[in-house]
Amino acid sequence: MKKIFLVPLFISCLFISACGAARVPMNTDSKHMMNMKPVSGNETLSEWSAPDSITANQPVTISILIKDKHNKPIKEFETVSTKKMHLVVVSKDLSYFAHIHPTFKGNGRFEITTKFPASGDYKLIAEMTPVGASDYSIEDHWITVQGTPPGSVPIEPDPTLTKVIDGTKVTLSFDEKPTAKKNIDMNFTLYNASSNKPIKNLKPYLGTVGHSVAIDEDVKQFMHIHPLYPKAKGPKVVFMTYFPTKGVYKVWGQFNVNGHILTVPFVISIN
Ligand SMILES: [Cu+2]
Repeated sequence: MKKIFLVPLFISCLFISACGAARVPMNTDSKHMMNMKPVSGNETLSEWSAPDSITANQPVTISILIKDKHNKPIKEFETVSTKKMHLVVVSKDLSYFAHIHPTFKGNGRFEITTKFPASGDYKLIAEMTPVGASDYSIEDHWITVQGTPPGSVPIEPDPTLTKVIDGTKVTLSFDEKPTAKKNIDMNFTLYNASSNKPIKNLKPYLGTVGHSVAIDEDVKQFMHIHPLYPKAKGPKVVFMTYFPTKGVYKVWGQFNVNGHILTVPFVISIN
């Protein structure tokens, strides 16, 4: 991995890794310090182990071994957003999304026991930062849950970018028309759905005011986006994003509303 720009306290890089995953800045307080030009590189290798046959709704244990370029298990990982590994699981049609945290077992190995809701293919995307690495690393893996997958409907951009989930009204907006290969601010604004009052007391979720993940309809591009102002409390949570390609993306915002983790999906088109 090439280090392109590193300032103490501000990790200000964006990478496109070998697997096509785009990375966006983390823990960023200062917008003007960004260098958002993607570079290629990836410091890790991975080995995934799962049972040969996986059944829907049955617990399954998955083990992920993270190794360095010389095939040696990586001994230590940084704690980032309160965890050593973040794992996003999505179904191929992006209808299912989970953000979970495997346990570090030592000597490069992480483990998680989880369930898949239905038959079909799932992509598992792991994010971790080896101690001493210049930035975080992404490893991914497809898993097939046996049986006939339920009919999937291709995702379509949402006609309106406001929705109500669990009593919270959430609006997604952009400071300008979202365009590929450009830094843009993506804003989630949260209101109490019954009173329509802005929510100004968001609690931290994994150490910041929110997390966002964006994945394209082909499940090739992955971005885990951290808020520009991690200590904000709402109603607006700003994520600086960089969509690497044109096309349709599903975006999930995750927020802590009074102790309840709200996950809000939107489907958008990037020109
Ligand atoms: Cu996480």
